[in-house]
Amino acid sequence: MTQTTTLTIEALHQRVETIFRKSGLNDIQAGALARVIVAGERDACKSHGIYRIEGALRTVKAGKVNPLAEPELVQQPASAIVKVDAKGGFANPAFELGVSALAERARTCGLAALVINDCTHFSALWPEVEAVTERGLAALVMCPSYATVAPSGGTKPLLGTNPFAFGWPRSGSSPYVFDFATSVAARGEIELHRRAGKSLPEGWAIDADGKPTTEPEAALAGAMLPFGGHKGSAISTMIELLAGIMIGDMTSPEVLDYLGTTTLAPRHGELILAFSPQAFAAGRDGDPFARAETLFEAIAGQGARLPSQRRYAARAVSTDKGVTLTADEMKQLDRLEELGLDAIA
Ligand code: NDP
Ligand code: PYC
Repeated sequence: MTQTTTLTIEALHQRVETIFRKSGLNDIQAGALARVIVAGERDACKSHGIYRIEGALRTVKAGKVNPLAEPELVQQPASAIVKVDAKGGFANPAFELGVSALAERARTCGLAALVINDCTHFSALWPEVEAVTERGLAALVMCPSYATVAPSGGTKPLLGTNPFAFGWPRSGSSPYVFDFATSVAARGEIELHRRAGKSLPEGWAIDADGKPTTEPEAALAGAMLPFGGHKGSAISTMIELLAGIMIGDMTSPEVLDYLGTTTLAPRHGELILAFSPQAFAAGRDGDPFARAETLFEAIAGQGARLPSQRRYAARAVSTDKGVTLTADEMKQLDRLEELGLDAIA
C-alpha cells in the first residue's frame, strides 16, 4: 500500500510558507503564494497545488520574478478601473492588495475592473473569484499565459492556455464558480500525465508536426488544442485582447519570447471584473439572487452538477480530516524546506 501523510490545512500552509521564505521571498509574496497553493491542494486541484512550488521557485532562481516585490495600488479617484502594479512579483499578493478597492468601486459604480500589471501568474483563478463573490459581487477573471496552444485550424503554439473564470454569490451556500483553461486541459495536467507515465486522452494535443498525439512528451514539444474548437479558440483570443493588449501587458506569444521557455511561470497581466447584481437589476422585477437560485435548482433538478461542487466536497473533507500527501510529495516538501533555491536544478 502507498504510504501517505495527512496534514492539517494550517500545518501545510506553514510548511509551504516556510519554503518560500527560506527561498528568499518576502512576507507579502510568501504568504500569498502559500495561501493559493494550499487552497489548490485543499480543494483537490492537483494541477495548481503543491506541485507548483517548484515552478515558482525555478522562476525566482532564473531571476524572472522579483521575490521582494511590494505591489502598489494605483487608484484614480472616481474611476471604475483600479490598477495594481505587481512590480515584477507574483500576481497573488497584487490581487490581495487590490480586491477591497475593486469591491468598493463595483458597489459604487455597479461595475469595476481590477487590472494587475507586471505580474508572474501560475495559479488557479477560482481563489480570486471566491474573494470577489465573498463580497457579494459577481466576478469574471481572465489572463493570458504563454504560447502553448494552436488556434483552431492552426498547427503551431500561439495562444496560451488562458484561464477564464466566473463566480456568482449565493447566500447560505458556496458561490457558483467555474474556472477552466481555454485549452482542452490545463498544461499542468499534461505535465502530471507525463510524470505518471500515462497517455493523454485523444483530442488534447498535436505533436511538433501538427499531427494528433496522446504522448505527453510529444504534446509538450508540439501544441495543445483549444477546447470546443473554433469557439474556445475565439474566447482564448478575446483573453489575449482584453487581458493582454487592452491592459498594456504581454500576450502569450510575447511572454514566450520574453521567457524563452515554458519551464518558468509566465509573466503578464490579469483582468478581474466585478459586477453588482443589485445595481444591474435595479428598477426591474425580481431579486437577481432569488432568480439565480431558481436557475441553479433547475440545473441540479435535472441531475446535472454545478461546477465547483467537486471542489467544495474536497474542501469539506480536507477541512475535517486534513490534506493527504503521498510519500513522494512529503519528500519533496522536506527537500525544498531544507535546501530552498538550492533544491532547484
Ligand atoms: P477542469 O476541466 O478540471 O474544470 C473546469 C471547471 O468545470 C471547474 O470549475 C469544474 O468544477 C467544472 N466541472 C468539471 N466537470 C464538471 C461537470 N461534470 N459538471 C459541471 N462542472 C464541471 O479545469 P481545467 O483543467 O481546464 O483548469 C484547471 C485549473 O487550471 C483552473 O483552476 C485554471 O484557472 C487553472 N489554469 C491556470 C492557468 C494560468 O495561467 N494561471 C492556465 C490554465 C489553467 P470542479 O472543480 O468542481 O470539478
Ligand atoms: O496549467 O496551463 C496551465 C498553466 C499555465 C500557467 C499556469 N498554469
